[in-house]
Amino acid sequence: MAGAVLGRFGLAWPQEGEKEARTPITGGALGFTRGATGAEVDRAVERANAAFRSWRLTPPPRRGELVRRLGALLRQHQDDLAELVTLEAGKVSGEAQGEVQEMIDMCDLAVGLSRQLYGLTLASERPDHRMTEVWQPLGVCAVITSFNFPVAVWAWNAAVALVCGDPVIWKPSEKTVLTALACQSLVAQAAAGMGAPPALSQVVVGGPEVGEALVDHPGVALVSATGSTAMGRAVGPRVAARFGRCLLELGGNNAAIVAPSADIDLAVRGIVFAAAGTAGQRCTTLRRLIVHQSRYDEVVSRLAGAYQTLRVGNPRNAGVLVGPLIDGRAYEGFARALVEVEADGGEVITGGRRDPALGAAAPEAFYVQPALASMPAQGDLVLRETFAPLLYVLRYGEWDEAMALHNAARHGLSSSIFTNDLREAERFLSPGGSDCGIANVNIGPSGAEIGGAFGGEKETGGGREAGSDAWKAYMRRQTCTVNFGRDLPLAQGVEFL
Ligand code: UN1
Repeated sequence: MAGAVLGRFGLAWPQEGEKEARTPITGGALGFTRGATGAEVDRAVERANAAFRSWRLTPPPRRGELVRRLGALLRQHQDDLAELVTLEAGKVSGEAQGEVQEMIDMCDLAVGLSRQLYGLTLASERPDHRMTEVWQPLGVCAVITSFNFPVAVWAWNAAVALVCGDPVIWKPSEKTVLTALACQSLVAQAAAGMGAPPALSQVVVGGPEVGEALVDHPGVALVSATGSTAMGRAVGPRVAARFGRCLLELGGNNAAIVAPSADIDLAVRGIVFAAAGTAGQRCTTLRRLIVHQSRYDEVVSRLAGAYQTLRVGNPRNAGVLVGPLIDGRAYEGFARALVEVEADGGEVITGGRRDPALGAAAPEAFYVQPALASMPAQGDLVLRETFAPLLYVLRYGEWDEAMALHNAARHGLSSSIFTNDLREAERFLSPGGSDCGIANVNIGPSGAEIGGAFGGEKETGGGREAGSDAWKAYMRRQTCTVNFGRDLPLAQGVEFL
């Protein structure tokens, strides 16, 4: 099946000597992929640096042309690529389409950006001097992505990096290699169509050793890595030790507050999408719900009802809203957390079981009923990110209590509040409110648009990707001063010679 879809990207697959790729839909093999060797990583970095030398001199709007072509190819192949995302990541078809749409949107944004990349003019203290700040291409970017957004996160990075003048080497998750190869085929076509260097975009496949080779490589200027906090904790210091630049997008333990004035119909829809959508496997997934005591029973019973209508199953089938977990390890994390719920004095209100029918049909596939658990307090379990559809519900009385619970997470990615009280909404967005990189009112924490900068604080790693001025991470800032006079006044009024 995967071979036929890859054929539509002009790829012959599988090839000899390749490692097994699996689909979480059945747990079965899709075929094989081969990991890169250390020498191949070196070669990729060398080729990328050679491409950098000409690409950085290419006018940015011309660089934008490459991304414009990529966007056009993505539009053409949206269905095919979405099909691969579903096969490899287990994402339901509608969300897989949305993920490819996110790539297309990102290309559009980057094409516009290619005609901007604007700097500043600063006031010089010296007569006949002009001081500016300009942004120069940075160098080779290594993009390390996770299985859960197997293509969109690459596009956030690649589309921007390419217009900024930087070649990209992509190490996709080992779980989603085929989608990466398909994207690579499209970007290669886009480059060939305009005579751009093919080494501007490369894919290196493999496990942690391939990621480490990129992280430690002096020829890589920026490492943009998406994954767990543990991964970021390892990557950050290693890149810093060689004075490389790092952009980290790590975990999240995102919360939503349901305030007394909340529109409960709207809140329930927002909460269910954010907590159970993508089978709870977004970094922006809603994991903690903090409900005012006056609305607690109502919210919990409405949610329990909504959870029972969620169709879990083959993500290729229409009407299915929750696909499989990525693998057995993800399932173990989910099952372990549910045992801990009871041990911590909580109660599983609904869900939490492995779907017996789907499990029996495919023992290596892991379909679970999204779970809702009420918790008496916010202990270690609730503060840990379990990458699965498990939503903890907590109760609050006073505003300060809600905010304290909210901001007690070690992560700081996304956050939200459901309220119709203007004062509360504004307080949530004020300096004493949410401490996260993303803060929403009357929207769940997931499903951000690409026009804003995406990322978060604390153990989320501090990086920002996608829109706004996130492009600056892919460029080198240069402060330039030009003396167009005949004299040589020194700054700070220093007299010399
Ligand atoms: C991720 O889970 O790594 O905001 C990215 C969202 C998506 C991106 C999630 N646009 O949920």
